[in-house]
Amino acid sequence: MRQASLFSIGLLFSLCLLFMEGYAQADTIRLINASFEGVPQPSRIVSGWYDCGKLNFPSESPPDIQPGSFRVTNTPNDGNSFLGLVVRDNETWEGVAQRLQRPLEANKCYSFQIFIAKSERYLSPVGGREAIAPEGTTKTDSINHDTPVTLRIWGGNGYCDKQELLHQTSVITHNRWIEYNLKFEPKRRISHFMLEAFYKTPNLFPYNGNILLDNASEIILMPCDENDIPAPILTFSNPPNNNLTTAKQKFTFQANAQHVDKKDQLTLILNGDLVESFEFDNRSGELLVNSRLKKGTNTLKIRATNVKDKTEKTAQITYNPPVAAVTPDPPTPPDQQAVADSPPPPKENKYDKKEIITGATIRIDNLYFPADSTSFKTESYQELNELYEYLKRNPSLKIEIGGHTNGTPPHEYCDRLSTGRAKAVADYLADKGIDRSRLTYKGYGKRKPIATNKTKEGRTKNQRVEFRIL
Ligand SMILES: [Ca+2]
Ligand SMILES: [Ca+2]
Repeated sequence: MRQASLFSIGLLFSLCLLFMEGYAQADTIRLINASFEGVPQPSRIVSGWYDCGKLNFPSESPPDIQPGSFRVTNTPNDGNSFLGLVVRDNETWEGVAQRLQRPLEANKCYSFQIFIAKSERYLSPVGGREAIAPEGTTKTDSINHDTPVTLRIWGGNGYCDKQELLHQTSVITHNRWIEYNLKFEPKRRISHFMLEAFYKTPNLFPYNGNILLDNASEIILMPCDENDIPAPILTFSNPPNNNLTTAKQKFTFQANAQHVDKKDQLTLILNGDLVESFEFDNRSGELLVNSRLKKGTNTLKIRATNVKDKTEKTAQITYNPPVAAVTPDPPTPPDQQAVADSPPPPKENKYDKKEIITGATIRIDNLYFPADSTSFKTESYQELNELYEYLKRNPSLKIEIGGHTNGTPPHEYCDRLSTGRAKAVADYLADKGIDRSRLTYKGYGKRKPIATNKTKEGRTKNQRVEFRIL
């Protein structure tokens, strides 16, 4: 019965991004074919990009549109293809460039993200154009270009012009895609942009290696000092009471989000439940939400977070289903209605199996954050919801949420990241309805390791969020 009064609808929000002076939308520079889309094939320059190898090493082949060539099998991070670049032991290497639609200005700061990976195999025929055949090998043998390399990003004033090194990554050893958040601070005006595979430096001898690139972002002007970024501002342009009666069950809601430029900076909560699936187009500012509105008044909370602060704003949305489109519910006897309207009792989960002892520490498994981020990955919500249900079933329980990092980065960074992650868990639980007085959080940084930081497994164990029963 209750189900019949709920409608699956798509909410179309138009978030017109009104940026302040200093980083107006006009200061977003879009790369051409930033996702390196094309028909996957070897030695073919991807459209929108210029082959820098052609200039410097004319006898060598162009980069590859992957996957599928030279036994590269990685799944694209975005779309259908990605770029594969190699470095070779004959001291030649690959790179691509393009002219920017607007130049980067000197002494300003820009943010840029790109997904990077490495292929375990990048087999090229020996004696072909990819490598010098070592003695004793034949032309049909293959050489694996599998040694890790770095990505160098250059700025210049012509194709492949390397006037200024904007960034050089560490050596890329990971097979899976990882997003790199980079910041450029050019010392001169830059009209051309170049991505180049390069050897680990310093390095005595050239070697065979590869790097994979996909899903590059726009280049966005940002304040050089992050403290100069104002807190996000949310403004709703629609009247807060939307009477939704359209037969299509869609409506446009207008909001302005200032000082926000990425989807993961926005959190939407509809009637107390996190909206897990929504699309945000930071070019048009449109937010497409697939969620259920209930009949009557709905509460939608939007939270915008940036490096400075977070801002929340709540709207009431009234939904009146169109009468013609709905078969009316048969009248429900009062006792049945009461049953139908109360939610089913929550099932017990793994947290209920732990004994409630003051001071006991329980690890929250299956929480995932992107590197250097305090925003959850979607896979984390099941775990968070289990914890929420557990706290709801045990209303007298008070907890401290503790964030921990591994021991590699400096203290200041570890403290900030671990505090941010612990706070994100507390905020989520509070947003779902757990009373704030029951939740405290603390970032322990790298001060309380539970394993060695000398191995990858140990570092993974140390990187954790736990809660302690108070
Ligand atoms: Ca792609
Ligand atoms: Ca090539």
